[in-house]
Amino acid sequence: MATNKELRIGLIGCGFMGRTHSNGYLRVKNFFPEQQYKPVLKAVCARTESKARAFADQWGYESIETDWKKLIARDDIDAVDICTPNDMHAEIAIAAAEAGKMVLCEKPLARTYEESLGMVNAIEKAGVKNTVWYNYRRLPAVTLAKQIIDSGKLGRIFHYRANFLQDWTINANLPQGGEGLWRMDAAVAGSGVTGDLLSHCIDTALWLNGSITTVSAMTETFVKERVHQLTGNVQPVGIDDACSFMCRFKNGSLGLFESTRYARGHKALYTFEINGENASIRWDLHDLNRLEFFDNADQSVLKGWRSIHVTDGDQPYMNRWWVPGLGIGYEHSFVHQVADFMQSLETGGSCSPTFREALETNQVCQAVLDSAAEGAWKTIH
Ligand code: 4PW
Repeated sequence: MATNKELRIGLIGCGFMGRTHSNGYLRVKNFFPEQQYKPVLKAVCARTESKARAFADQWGYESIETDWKKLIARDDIDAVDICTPNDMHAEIAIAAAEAGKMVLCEKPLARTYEESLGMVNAIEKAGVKNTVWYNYRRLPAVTLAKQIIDSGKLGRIFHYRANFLQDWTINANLPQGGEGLWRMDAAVAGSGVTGDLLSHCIDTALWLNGSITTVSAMTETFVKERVHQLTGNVQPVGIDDACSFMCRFKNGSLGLFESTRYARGHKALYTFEINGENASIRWDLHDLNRLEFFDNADQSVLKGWRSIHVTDGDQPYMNRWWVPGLGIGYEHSFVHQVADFMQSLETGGSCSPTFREALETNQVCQAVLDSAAEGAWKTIH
């Protein structure tokens, strides 16, 4: 029976991701009413009072903080949700874990593998519940892909191919760093497309196709210098604007990954395709409720790519929403992650990816960046 045990959330950072998570907390109880836990938006923290106040008013947070340490120290906060730029993830997560709080952290875990490892150790030492917001796993079509693969329908896997293409940094006059542009600043973000975009592709790939053993990568920074928004100086650009890598998976399949912010015409084109001995699957974020499936067992005259519109109540998460034929959106992946996190509190299980699981993504990202820097293959496992 549904109860209303409170899960009191303290959100740190109120940018784009702060909004997606807050929307998840607000919606979850409407669509997962049987759950025992109910998120309570207790406090939001931003660097300035006006920003925190405006966000709290807009999303319904009960109170504000401007010092994240104070938020963590509060007795009325159960879970700390980290939506800050990447350079703050480790310090906040470690402090929150040491204070006995549950931690939900935006991806990637941190800027480097070393930093991420420190977070995993702190979380595991404290024994607190945790999850990392690799949200695309929880789009119904992507979860369906996982179910199809796990059922063995694809047979032996030969190829895994993924792209994440954008075009928003082509303009050479775009500054780096500061408000809204921290993803362009290597000191804050850790890396460019590798940590920001390929991390999503890698997380999904590890989930669907298992561990990656070796990688060979190349990166490029097309615009070498940009004005830094905070200093006003023209400074070298430290991030990778584009990154491509090939890899081998533990299951013997070959992987090909490409990400760039210089693919004119593409805004957030995340796609993957998996080719197995008996069947293939492909998916495209721009048509996120659709999964394409080719089954070689089909009668020869009917053989072809099936276009599965993932909106039926039998398909993952879809019995929560409308009626068959009506799609859902990007924001619902966050509602699903909140629901799965709440469920893990009830069952005592974990909400994937945990910090430990997400560490593997950082390990692959690190190997990719090292490989590109050294011009050599890198072994992970
Ligand atoms: O995490 C990613 C962001 O940093 C998102 O999934 C898409 O790419 C949209 O914005 C960026």
